[in-house]
Amino acid sequence: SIILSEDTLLPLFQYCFGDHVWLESLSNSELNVPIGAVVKISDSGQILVEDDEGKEHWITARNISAVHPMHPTSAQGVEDMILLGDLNEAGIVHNLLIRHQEHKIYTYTGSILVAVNPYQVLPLYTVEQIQLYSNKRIGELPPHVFAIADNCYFNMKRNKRDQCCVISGESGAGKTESTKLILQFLAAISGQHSWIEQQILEANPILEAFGNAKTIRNDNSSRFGKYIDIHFNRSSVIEGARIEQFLLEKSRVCRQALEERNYHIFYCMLMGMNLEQKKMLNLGTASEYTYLTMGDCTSCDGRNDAKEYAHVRSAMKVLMFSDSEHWDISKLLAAILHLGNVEFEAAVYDNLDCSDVLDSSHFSVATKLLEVDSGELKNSLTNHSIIIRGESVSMPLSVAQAADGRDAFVKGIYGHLFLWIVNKINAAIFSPPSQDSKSLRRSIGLLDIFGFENFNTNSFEQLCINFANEHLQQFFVRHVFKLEQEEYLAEHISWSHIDFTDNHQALEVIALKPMNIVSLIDEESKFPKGTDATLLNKINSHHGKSKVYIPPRSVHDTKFGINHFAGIVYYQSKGFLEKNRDMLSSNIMQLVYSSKNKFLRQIFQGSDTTKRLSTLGGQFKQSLEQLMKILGSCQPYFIRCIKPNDYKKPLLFDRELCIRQLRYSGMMETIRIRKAGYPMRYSFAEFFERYRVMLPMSAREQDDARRCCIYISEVILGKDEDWKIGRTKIFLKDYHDMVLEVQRDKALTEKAILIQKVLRGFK
Ligand code: AOV
Ligand code: MG
Repeated sequence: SIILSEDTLLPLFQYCFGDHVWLESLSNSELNVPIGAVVKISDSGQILVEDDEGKEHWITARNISAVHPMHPTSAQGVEDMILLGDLNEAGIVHNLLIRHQEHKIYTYTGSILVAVNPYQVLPLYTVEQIQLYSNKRIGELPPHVFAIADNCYFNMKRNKRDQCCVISGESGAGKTESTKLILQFLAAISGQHSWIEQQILEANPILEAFGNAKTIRNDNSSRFGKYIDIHFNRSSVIEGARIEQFLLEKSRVCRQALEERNYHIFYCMLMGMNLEQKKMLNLGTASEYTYLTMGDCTSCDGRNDAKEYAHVRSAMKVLMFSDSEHWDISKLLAAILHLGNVEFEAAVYDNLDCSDVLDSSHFSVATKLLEVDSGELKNSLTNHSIIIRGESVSMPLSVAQAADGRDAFVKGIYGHLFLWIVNKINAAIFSPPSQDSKSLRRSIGLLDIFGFENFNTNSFEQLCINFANEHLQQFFVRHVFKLEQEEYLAEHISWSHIDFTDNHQALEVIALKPMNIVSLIDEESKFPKGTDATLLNKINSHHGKSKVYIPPRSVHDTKFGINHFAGIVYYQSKGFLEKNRDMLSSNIMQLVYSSKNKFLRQIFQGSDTTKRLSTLGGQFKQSLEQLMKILGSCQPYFIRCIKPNDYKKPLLFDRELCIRQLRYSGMMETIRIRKAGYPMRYSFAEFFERYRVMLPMSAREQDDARRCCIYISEVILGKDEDWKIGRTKIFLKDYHDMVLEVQRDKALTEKAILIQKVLRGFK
């Protein structure tokens, strides 16, 4: 045994069996924060502790200084992290961890909900749970995504204001699942169990079949962003909805990374369609198609493609897709698969590298399904027209170029098909408000958008996605931080200044400043001589000195970096212009217009890319700005989804992974600022109107709203409680709101009983 002197023994005895402590970690990773631990043995001067990850450590006189006592709130865990005594990263991640182990996946931070993906089906979403959570105040029941949905609905009615939920988190964190749960809750509590709610709910399986795919991060990864706006009539009953989509990843139709799949619909169709129909489309099994086998993976554990297909079919019926429309869609999907198997062979003609289409059944079936002339299809796949001095000149394409052109055609078909499907769904679920009900209509919007991305190679798509995330981060930061500070200032409420990270600079460089990156890409795309290299030069010369821009390392380097709120991302500028132009060659467009397939012509209608003014980046920027405007006019809620591990496994909590996500989601700053401030606020008039029932009878006719607010708060909340009277508003902590609502319910019930008594007395 170790001999210890008296003064080294003393501090050791501070901890007993079962005590909770913090253990400073010795590694020097930047994600290194103290870990929680429990004392297992403490005798004869030695202590054994077991940390949150199950590792055991002997604590001796030498390392005792790395042990600190844990606040009881952290030891037990709290439902709202604002209440944590150890309000730091260690406290937060430990709180999420111990709750996760108990299947408590939801935790509040004030009104922000943190949701940790359980990767298993929990009994949290039953009809009983929906009933339980409906018409409750936040905090009355354990944290839940239903509580946020209910609060949204309640505040929409109470404040007569549109609401929105911004759901964020990285790929696989649970954004889409959360969105579906909110939708399900709202449909259950605010609908009349009618057709329209069913239609809104059934839109999802269709969108997921065509817009989701298996990736290495998520078996059901959304490859597009969406904003669902649910509309309520004057009685707060659902009367319709509208879905806006953002930037579908078209490249997936032709190419998939290892262990990834193409869009679900292809596999579903091949597994679920009956033999007769498959025969009509000359379809076989997934393994026969190049476009379905690039990732070397045609099935996905846990998914039943045949069953999904049946579901999509029935959902399409609910959303008024006719049988012939369904068949038209199937024909195009089949044409895509056959086109993917078309091969080219090299030829030399006039000393030029040319290509020929290899005759195959795939080529002839594709011709038949697209209803185009086979000579013209061959011609437009192997040649490219350019305009020289006002005259169209045909240039032959090499084998590689022909394959690229074919892929571009396929991406065009799929992209337009997807847009057509979204429009078709909207036609079924959207009902324009009548003139006189326009001002009475309210909405709740749900934003489920692609999370921040940083791959080994990042291209134009990642720039767009990360640009969207910068906008959302800015919206969050603005909401939580800036508006708070400004309001306290305006209301003359004393409030200590808190520093926070703002991402405004990154947003300026990407899209706000004159000559921002998006506008430079656009300008260069429209400039006939523009190339990816001239683009990079321009970006360098305009932003070379900016703190958020990282120029290429040398003149040969084609990558540039942007310091995003969530970290530095390097973008490969090669291919930027072509992706941004998003144009099909005029030969292909001619082919489409000459097709006898009405549906093919229809989906391409109004999208003559040669005449289109706006580029992909330009359109994306515009739709984002519009979205930000809509979000800005709503009362926002935030759901931060966290992915606990990279293996899609239940009950596995990777601390470092979670710390990283908490950091860049801005949770740390949020917690500080919200705890320091007053998240709930009402104008005196609003407050008085709502809570006057709690005044004694004699005082109810009072008309000095401010005085009444003070009176009510002093009586109900207590004089010494931490609430503040500003110039025009009263400021409260989150939990005050709940106390007031509970008391108000009570007062209303008492009043009702009193009225009944009086009435009975009269009888
Ligand atoms: P994402 O939308 O955030 O990713 P999802 O919502 O698709 O992520 O969730 C990924 C998977 O996690 C789901 O398919 C479920 O298996 C599981 N999951 C998520 N939330 C829950 C829950 N509450 N209960 C049970 N399982 C859940 V991406 O779309 O990839 O960014 O582009
Ligand atoms: Mg998703």
